[in-house]
Amino acid sequence: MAKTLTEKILASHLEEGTLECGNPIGIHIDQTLTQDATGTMTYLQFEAMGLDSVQNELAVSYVDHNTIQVGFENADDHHYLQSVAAAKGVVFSRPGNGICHQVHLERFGKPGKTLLGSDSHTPTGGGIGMIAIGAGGLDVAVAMAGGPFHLISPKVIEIRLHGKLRTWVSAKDVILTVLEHFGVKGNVNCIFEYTGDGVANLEVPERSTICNMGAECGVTTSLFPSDEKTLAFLKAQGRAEDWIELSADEGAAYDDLYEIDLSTLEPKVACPHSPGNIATVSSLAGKKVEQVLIGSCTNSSYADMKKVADILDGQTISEHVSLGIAPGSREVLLMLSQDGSLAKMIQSGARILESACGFCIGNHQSPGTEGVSLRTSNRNFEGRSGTKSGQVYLVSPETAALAALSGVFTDPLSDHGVAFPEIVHPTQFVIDDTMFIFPPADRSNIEITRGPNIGDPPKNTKLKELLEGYATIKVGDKITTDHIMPAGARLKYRSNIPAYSKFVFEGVDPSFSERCIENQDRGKDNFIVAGASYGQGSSREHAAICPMYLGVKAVIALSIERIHQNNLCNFGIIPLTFANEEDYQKIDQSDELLIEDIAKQIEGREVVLKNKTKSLEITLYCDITDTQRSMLIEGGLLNILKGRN
Ligand code: MIC
Ligand code: SF4
Repeated sequence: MAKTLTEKILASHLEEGTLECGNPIGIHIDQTLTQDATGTMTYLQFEAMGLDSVQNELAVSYVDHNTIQVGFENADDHHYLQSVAAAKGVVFSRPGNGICHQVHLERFGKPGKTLLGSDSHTPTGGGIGMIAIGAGGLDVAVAMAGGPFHLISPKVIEIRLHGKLRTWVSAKDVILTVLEHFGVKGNVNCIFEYTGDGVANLEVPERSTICNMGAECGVTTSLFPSDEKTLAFLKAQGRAEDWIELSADEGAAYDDLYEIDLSTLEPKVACPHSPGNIATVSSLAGKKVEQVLIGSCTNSSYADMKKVADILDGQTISEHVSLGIAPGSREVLLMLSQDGSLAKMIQSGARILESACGFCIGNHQSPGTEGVSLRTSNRNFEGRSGTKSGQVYLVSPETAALAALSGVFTDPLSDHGVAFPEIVHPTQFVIDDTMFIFPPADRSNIEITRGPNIGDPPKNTKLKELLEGYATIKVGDKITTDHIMPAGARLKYRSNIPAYSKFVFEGVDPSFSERCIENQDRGKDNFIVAGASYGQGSSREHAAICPMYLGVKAVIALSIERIHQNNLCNFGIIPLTFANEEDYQKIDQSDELLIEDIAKQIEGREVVLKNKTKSLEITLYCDITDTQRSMLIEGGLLNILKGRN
């Protein structure tokens, strides 16, 4: 039978279950990646499993998120990560080497392989023909230990591309168009597979931009075939031997189809405060801009940066705009410095930023009060920039560079007088792997460095018979992991759960953690009540670990996003959804809630919740796999793994 490319790669990695849409399956993971903000917990958990060495084909540890180093915490984390990588057989990518997804694509990504990363934008690797999935750190630790990754066999949606993009319209506009169509919720357990004649007109970095932001739709991953363009990219990276040709069979059956004629697309923008809030750039033309930031794992390839340099060439940025540029990797930065592009950027007035996540995660460059900030990154959730009233718009590098010059939203297709830059996809990248530290062959005497910022993974107890406590918080729709566990200034507490837990829901309800602790002290449990698409965005398992630490036993929502649901189960928090949507109205914050015989109830799908305050019963669903059920009963995956060793 004719197969989709997704089916082919999944079938060759299948370890558990059958490949039927909706079935739980386990797949073998070839490669793993971690970044520092999720990495410390990942390696602490890997250490807790008691293995001497990673068991998968390739494990890489990147340092790209926490590179600001205000105080000792970030540096302590880096030292721990470097030493644990050497001790356990992991390749270490030093700070300054670049953003994990960009660097992984350049130096390690291989068509046909599986990649699991402790970061939600791991699907960037789909641009090179790999099944690349974002997950919580504990799932990645299990994959490093050689265990399978569990997921739901996905629905495969074909996105058929026709034709060619016009000048000034780019890959970012393609994915913003996809986001406009699919939205940011309701796409759980789907894979976007790109096909059609238009694919051949997109280079690997463009394909990766598209796959990167598929994460914002909530899909498991996105995937392009591996073809002549993939070979050209790998050759230019000096890795032609890593290439294999891969595509779907003629006549393969997909679960759904969305067609895009690339030649008709126009420049788009995601408006505040959601990547799914799409408008055309032309509809905002003339709107004043105070800040432009170009970079992040979405748009920081050499071709993107070179385009920007050529648009800026010989001109000076608007006097009321601050322009920051963060090339995605040291490779890209080196090339820009060698071909004169960096000089063009500096001459125009750009502030050159470190090759790291930086502004994208609110680590620096927060806009002013109500400041309009145009960014080439992938998320514009409220407050993520570090300024709650900041107005962040997501655009292509072309749209960003033009706005930096004019000081206002400028439609790239309008008559703005800037010549269209020549697009260059190099046939030879500058390859310099000296900032990777490869693990030594003899690892017997390596000491792991642990500064005071490195804690232990927190423990949980087995599931109790009775859950009894309060709806400690009630929130609305589309609560992101940035709402639950703020990054930015709080990032440095990632390795210290008691300290980080004080900031759970900080921007939504700053006294949440105090209330949780008060309830815990009185022997009561905490419940989180939420609307649709709870836990969107990042893969940060801290959005489960810290609530677990605060005694949260269940999340009751209209719907819960995939990675977050896995993280909740991994840490023993029960994910529940309302059987009837209108019941969301039947719980108010502070209501007293009760679930009896919970272990027994989650053996089936239906769970009855008693709202003691309102004297009523509410039916909930617990849609979990058997593996997840055992985790919940044992108080989390770590307890199961420890029990086995
Ligand atoms: C993000 O873009 O939100 C992050 C920061 O990269 C996260 C990971 C994290 O929170 O450490 C992600 O996307 O998974
Ligand atoms: Fe880093 Fe931003 Fe990409 Fe997350 S989305 S990996 S913070 S650049």
